[in-house]
Amino acid sequence: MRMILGRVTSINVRKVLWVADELDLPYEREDWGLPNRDPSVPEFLALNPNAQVPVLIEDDFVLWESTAIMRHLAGTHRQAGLLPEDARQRALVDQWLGWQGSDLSGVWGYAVMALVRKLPGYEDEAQIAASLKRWSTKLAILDKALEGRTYMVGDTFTLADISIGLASHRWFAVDRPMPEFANIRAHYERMKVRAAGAHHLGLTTP
Ligand SMILES: N[C@@H](CCC(=O)N[C@@H](CS)C(=O)NCC(=O)O)C(=O)O
Repeated sequence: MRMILGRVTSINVRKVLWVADELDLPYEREDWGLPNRDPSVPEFLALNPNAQVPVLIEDDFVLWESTAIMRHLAGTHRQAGLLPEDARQRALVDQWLGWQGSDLSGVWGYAVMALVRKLPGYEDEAQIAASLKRWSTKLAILDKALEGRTYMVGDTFTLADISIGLASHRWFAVDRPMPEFANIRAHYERMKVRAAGAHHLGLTTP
């Protein structure tokens, strides 16, 4: 039995769902996370004391932290090549997974709440501008790294493309004139033509 706990509007949940779909793994999903279902109840805290999604349950094995779950699924189903065999290539995949999960998601917070999720309480234009500036500074690094490349690492699709593709989806969901990053745009379009990519980069899940 494989269960993935988390709402599909969470980027970190979608990282895991996309990996499972690329690998054609059967799973059930339970819709945890605010505002759908509060993860701070004892039943959920027993699985993840951080009260956060995603959580993976495989029989009696419980795992939280999206990157660990991605690596676990890809590492136990290596035939798809989502986690390269070569140690250096694998380290580069980890580099981008770590960078996306910490550096990149550390700067977009206010802008995403204001412009993508359009939540009340996020109307301060100065904070929106500051967040967009920090975000685009990071994306300039990504755009340069993608110059002349089809995928993030090596010549094949890996976990790094999933994490970066979902992050780019947020940038392109911002509804105002933004700096153009041609290499990121081209990579994002390539992600959207994959069956699983098209599913997880849809309009209903920014
Ligand atoms: N480092 C964690 C972060 C997880 C995280 O921030 N999850 C958010 C959703 S993206 C969450 O659970 N928020 C509370 C909620 O949805 O109720 C991971 O990568 O799994």
